[in-house]
Amino acid sequence: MLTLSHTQDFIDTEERYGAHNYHPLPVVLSKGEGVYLWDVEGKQYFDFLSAYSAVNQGHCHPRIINALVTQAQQLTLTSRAFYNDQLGKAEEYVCQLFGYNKALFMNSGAEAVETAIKLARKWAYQHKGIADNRAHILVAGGNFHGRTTGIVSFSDSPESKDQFGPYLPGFTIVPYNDLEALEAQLKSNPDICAFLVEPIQGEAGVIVPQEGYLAAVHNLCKQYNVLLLADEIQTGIGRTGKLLASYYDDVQADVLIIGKAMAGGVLPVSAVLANDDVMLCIRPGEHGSTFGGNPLAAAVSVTALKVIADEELPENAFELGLTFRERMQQLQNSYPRIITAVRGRGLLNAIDIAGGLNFTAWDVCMKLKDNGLLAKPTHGHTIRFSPPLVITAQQMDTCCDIIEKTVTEMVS
Ligand code: IF1
Repeated sequence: MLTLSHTQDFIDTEERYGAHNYHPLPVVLSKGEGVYLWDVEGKQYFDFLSAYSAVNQGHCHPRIINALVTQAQQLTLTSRAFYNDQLGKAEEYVCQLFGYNKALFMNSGAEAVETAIKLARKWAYQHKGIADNRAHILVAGGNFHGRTTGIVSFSDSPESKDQFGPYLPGFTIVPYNDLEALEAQLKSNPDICAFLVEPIQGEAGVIVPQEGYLAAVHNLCKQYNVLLLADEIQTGIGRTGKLLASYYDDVQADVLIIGKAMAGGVLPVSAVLANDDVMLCIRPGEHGSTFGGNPLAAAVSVTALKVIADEELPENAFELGLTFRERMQQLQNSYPRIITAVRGRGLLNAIDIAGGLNFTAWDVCMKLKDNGLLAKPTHGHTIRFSPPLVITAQQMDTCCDIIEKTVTEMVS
């Protein structure tokens, strides 16, 4: 009986029966509340990943869970063949919150990105006068927008892309944070209808562009009559210290793509927002999804977004992000040969661990886990730190102490 909850048993079962498409840290979680997670052995951790920024409101937020349970007892799914009494309210709520005429609800982030691409192509043919099948979309080097065959076609990560061809044509990669390269492309090809970009690149390692980049990008897009498609799936919903990362540049993208935390990590809900000139390019029957816009998702996402505002989570992320980076910079000053960079905005942060040491970023994450904090390495040398935005100043101090202690232990 005692061995039933043993960590290794759960891991072995996944290894035996699950596809091997992930390499998780060896921790098996069974409960979450706010910033905390517990494993099957009963050990408590601070969550510094937040399910890749999907749990900004904290684990099992009581208001969000209440919305889930209440709506689940009424109606969960009708398909879009009929109206339901929750979707309109949710569409109205997100349109007013983000300042657009129309919203289109999907489920995963990748689906929302695909939706934005389809919208941009329709707009190219109906409004920009591009010849059929010629519409072209620019994307950024180092991008991450999801895992569909369409999206991986314009990835430059071999891991995401290799041997998943043949690839979808109609995309060109321009270097991120390079306005000249972007303008050169825009100038060279009149068939370009859109630029798809992350305001801060998450998977690339929390790459923050130069100040004013997105505003300048938007100006170029306007100049060349090209739509700016902002992928705020990871950066949005308070994560970077504002409701949207685009707001740092006062940018209202032509097409806004959100997902992850818009439903508080309870359900997969994504949405694409745009004004009528773009959104109405898609007509009945041309796009959809069985689950997209279901009443359960609609009710949960309205509550999840209200929690963001009511608990002033963007403001908290902004403040505690400053604290976190200050503490990490002090740590870097103490260990300049180990920590080679500290960067981020709000509570989307990363540190780089030097190469050529007798330990790796993975080893640091293993020791962090032992010390009660869960974070995940990426690209071998970067550690991403993105706790739920409900974290308090005191908890943040404790967590910085844990990271400090961990780095000190690694060295000794
Ligand atoms: C995985 C990364 C984060 C995203 C942006 C679209 C999507 C994502 C900017 C697609 C998804 C995920 C997916 C997840 C890991 C995670 C991730 F490391 F891969 F890059 F967050 F940093 N646009 N990001 O970040 O959304 O379809 O997954 O809902 O393991 O693939 P999705």
